[in-house]
Amino acid sequence: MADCLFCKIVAGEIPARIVKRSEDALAFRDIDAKAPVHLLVIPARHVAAVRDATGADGERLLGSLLAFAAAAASEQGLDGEGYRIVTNTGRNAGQSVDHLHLHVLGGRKMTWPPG
Ligand code: DGP
Repeated sequence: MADCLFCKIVAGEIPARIVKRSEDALAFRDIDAKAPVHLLVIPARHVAAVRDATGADGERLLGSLLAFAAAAASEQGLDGEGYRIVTNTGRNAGQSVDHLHLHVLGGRKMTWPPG
């Protein structure tokens, strides 16, 4: 999608520290890391947020994206101590980039509830 920051990262038009890639998904380091490991996992095709991943296609996308995030976390060595996967949807949640993304956070103890 034109003017979408994460679509431009998928297309290689904006550089990113990519750690894992498939035909359908990409994992790269968050530019504003909130943990020693902070990845963003995104679908290659533009979907604005979780609430827009509807129907059978959306279900497949969400399932495969979560599995991809788990594999990326594992490759980062996070299985032993654990990690958190978060997705912000809409303004109340603080979503700032309107291309669906999972935050994968690890490498430190997390607190709950989130702010
Ligand atoms: P959210 O606030 O949930 O929409 O998360 C968006 C995240 O995207 C935020 O943690 C910062 C990150 N981010 C914004 N711009 C860039 C960028 O150009 N490159 C990378 N790697 N991350 C970015």
